[in-house]
Amino acid sequence: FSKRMQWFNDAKYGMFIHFGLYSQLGGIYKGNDEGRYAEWIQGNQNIPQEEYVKLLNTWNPKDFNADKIVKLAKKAGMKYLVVTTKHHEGFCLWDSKYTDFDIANTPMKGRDFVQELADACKKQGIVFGTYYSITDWHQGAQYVKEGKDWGWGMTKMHEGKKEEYVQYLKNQIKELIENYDTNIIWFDGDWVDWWTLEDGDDLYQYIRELKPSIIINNRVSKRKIFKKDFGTPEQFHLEDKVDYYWEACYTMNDSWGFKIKDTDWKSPQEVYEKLKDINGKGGNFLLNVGPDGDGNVPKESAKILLEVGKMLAKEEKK
Ligand code: FUL
Repeated sequence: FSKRMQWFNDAKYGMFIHFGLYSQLGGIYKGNDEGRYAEWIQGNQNIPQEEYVKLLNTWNPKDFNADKIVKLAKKAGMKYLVVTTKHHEGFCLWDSKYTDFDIANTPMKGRDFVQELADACKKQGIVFGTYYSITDWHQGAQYVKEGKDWGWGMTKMHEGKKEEYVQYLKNQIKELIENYDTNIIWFDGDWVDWWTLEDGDDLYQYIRELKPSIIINNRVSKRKIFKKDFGTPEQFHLEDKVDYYWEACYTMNDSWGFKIKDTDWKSPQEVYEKLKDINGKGGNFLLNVGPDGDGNVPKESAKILLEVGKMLAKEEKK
């Protein structure tokens, strides 16, 4: 176990990338900017499915440049990267055999951002990882409770449909492993009541057998109970002296997905101190960037990352 975790434990600092259909909205849909997290906009604003899927036609991040993003991570002193291959909205950032709700059905047809990032990481010596949401607002097996806000997060499962969805999920995870050689499966959305500890155990075993060296976060199961392979405190990191590996994830401003109005940037000094504090307590730091609708990392985030990178380089010289 610890041998498999060695690289992760040494890595200490990684880049989280939140990128999906929502990125083109920047947190504003038909003039409405309601909601804290821009990647949650479909849920926050109760956007009907038939409206939301239209975003496929306008999603055109032509500037997305994996090499450039990975280079930025590297310059920032980061050692690994985790990209949202499928967030709660259900859109897949790779050309998946199992759904049409993916990049192949957008103006970016012919490109595959998961592939591009995987390749860029390999080339530049950064470990490549993939985020995948268990909760899925698009797949028909699940439905959304009446009402707004967290109703969307708490999807319900249609009677008799669970097996079909779990198979879909497993097929996709297999794709991510076999076609993109991902090293981390970073699950999310484990909180829905139809996902149980047993489901998590089963999925964990399934993945472990597919690729023995892979590492999986605790949200594969019920995160409050399950701690394998690593815990995932979010926007906090008070996990001092615990007997499991952990990684704290944080946004650089407030939202994970690109949000035009969110200018609440942390200073480079603040980010640096957070990194030191987290690492000092035995954790990893996964810091987020949310590329905009054109696929560009916001200038502010790039600037902060590079500043922190400079501080780290200076420290290494000493
Ligand atoms: C949360 C998600 O709901 C957020 O959108 C974000 O992806 C964060 C890292 O995890 O649970």
